[in-house]
Amino acid sequence: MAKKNHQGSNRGNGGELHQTTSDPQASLTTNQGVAISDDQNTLTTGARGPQLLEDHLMREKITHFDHERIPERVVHARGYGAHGYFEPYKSHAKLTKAAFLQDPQQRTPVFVRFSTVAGSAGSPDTARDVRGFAVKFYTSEGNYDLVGNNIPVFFIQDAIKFPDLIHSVKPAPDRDFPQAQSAHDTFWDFVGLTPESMHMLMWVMSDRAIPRSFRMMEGFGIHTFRMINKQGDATLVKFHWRPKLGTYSLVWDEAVKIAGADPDYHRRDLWNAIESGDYPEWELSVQAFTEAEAAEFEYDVLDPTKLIPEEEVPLTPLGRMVLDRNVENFFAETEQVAFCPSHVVPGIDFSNDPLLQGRLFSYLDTQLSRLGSPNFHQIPINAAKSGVQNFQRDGHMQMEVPTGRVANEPNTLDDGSPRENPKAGFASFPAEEGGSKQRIRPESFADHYTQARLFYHSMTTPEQKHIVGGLVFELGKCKEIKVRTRMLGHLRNIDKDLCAEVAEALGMKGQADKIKPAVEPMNMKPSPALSQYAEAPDSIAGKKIGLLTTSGVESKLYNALVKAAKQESAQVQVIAPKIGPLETSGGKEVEPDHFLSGAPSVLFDAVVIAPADKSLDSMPDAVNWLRDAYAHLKVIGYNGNTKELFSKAGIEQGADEGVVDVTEAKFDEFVTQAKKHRVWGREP
Ligand code: HDE
Repeated sequence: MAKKNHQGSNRGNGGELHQTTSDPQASLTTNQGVAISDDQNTLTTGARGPQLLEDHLMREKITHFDHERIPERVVHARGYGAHGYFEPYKSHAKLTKAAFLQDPQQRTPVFVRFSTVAGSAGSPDTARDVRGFAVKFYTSEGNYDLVGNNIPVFFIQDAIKFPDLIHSVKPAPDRDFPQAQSAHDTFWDFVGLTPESMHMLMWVMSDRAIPRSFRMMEGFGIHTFRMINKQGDATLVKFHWRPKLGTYSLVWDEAVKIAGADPDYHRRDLWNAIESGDYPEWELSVQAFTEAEAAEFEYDVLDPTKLIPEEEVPLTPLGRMVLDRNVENFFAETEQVAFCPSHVVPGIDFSNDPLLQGRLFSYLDTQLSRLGSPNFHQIPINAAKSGVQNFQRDGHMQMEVPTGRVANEPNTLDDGSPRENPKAGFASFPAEEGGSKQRIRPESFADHYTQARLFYHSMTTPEQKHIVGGLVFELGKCKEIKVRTRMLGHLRNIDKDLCAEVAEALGMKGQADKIKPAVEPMNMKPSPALSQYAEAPDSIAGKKIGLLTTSGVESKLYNALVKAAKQESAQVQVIAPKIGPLETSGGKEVEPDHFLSGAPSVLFDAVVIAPADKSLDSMPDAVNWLRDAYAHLKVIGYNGNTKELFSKAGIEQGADEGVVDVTEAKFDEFVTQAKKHRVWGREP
């Protein structure tokens, strides 16, 4: 016989825990609002008898669960979002009439989603890939979406090639691997046959494709857009986001190991920073130029595989964006947010960039299958805060109840009906266009190597080495010899030494295909602004210092490190062999943030190893911790108890300027070195 619980409902004989309430406000309900008496057991005939089809409570719950997933984004499936605001520094009325760029007192709410491109929604954050940088401005004139990437150029010049590009980088359709990787034959076969990709490939093989943090990433609108002012004058612009913390990257081996140690590395980093009130900030700028100036450049501003060096057209800062609020619910907000480059406001308009024009079609279209309804704009995260009034009606999941007899415009039956507004409404810039219909790439798009060379030549030596390393890794993963020799041929057109270094490392010296460029590449003046490290700020703001220690850690040292980090707006995390609380020499209890085997040194930007005794010496995890920190070019502080540990790791104390003795609890030198981000001289 089933027993009755205190509410009188049937309950199993096993004495299971039922978390019940008698408060109607706190009761679980069905989706129809009916209170549920038992959420642990399905309705059966007899305690051990068959389940009843009648059990509408169980069926409703399971049915909803069965349909919880929606299709992931066909690209940029893995992403993370946050809320914030944008405020202009001053009025930019000369450039644009867009309301959100007029008044420094006016904050515009924003929602941002960062993403990788190739991997599925569950793939690791640190894969080598382009990062999406999509911003939705909820302006007083409707939503404006600036849907950009962290790299200022793209692989292809015409949207019709996008499905091919993406199919080539996604897992091969027969075997469904590799996941979140461009290091495979189909990708390199395709891009090798697509010379316009060469410039972007240089970026993707560089450190830019393994960012340290979303907070330390630039963003770019890529295409040339137009800004239109009140007088109707147009200025061409390219959008740039600059992170306040500086632009930093991981090293490759670190990125690979983080993928296992913390696949959520980037989302955790953003979430933690916002939760702790350390709000990330970016500056929005434009490169602004006229049609006449554009005509003088050596490349076509409609070609999305080209950039304009900042030394040629400097940035005009417009304002700043701060992200200060995490989402309440990942699915409702980050997953359901729908960005579309076609979402523009009066004062911003498109150019004829053929990639942009294709995107203007694609995003609205993809939302229909991803979100399942033309009413996706009603989902709270997508809803314009300035309101929506029109006669579009019905459709799946209509959430509103439009009133009135009339659903057409013009009409004379409803005086309250909205009408078109020639004064304030969006009107396209009346660009003069003409010509015959054709499918043809402009001659002015034909130079595929000059800017790839510009990028390579603008890098510092370590950055160049990383590009070589990236290419060797990726091409080494390609099984087809013809794929490799073809790519070597392209590399030779970019830079002979680059080609020679990659060929040498692959063991394929002299095997580059001969590829005749459509247009002979030129030598442009190097642009230091393209390098992350040529002009990087000396800073550890927003970064993490890992302190590996044991119980009895010297209080003076611990306090001095915490103080030094705080002064630089960095964070200290304590790693100990065990997760239980430890005591400092002064008797203070410290909760370690991590236990040793759960937090390899790849998770920190700089490390201090200061145990109270020699117990770490016999722990292989501790030896690896140190060895990895050294190999990943990190600044390492150490105390007197670490001699044996260093010797086991094969590292000399004081081996270089980045291995710093902190025994006396003096962290000045450690901080000075850590601010340089990495000890580049340590690289082979
Ligand atoms: Fe996208 N892209 N894209 N893309 N893209 C999508 O829209 C597309 C391109 C970018 O966080 C899709 O909502 C085409 C360039 C970001 O939700 C889809 C072409 C740039 C995001 C789509 C491009 C981007 C997307 C898939 C070639 C940088 C993620 C899901 C013409 C300027 C937005 C979705 C988010 C997402 C199409 C190329 C950025 C299928 C056809 C260039 C940041 O519509």
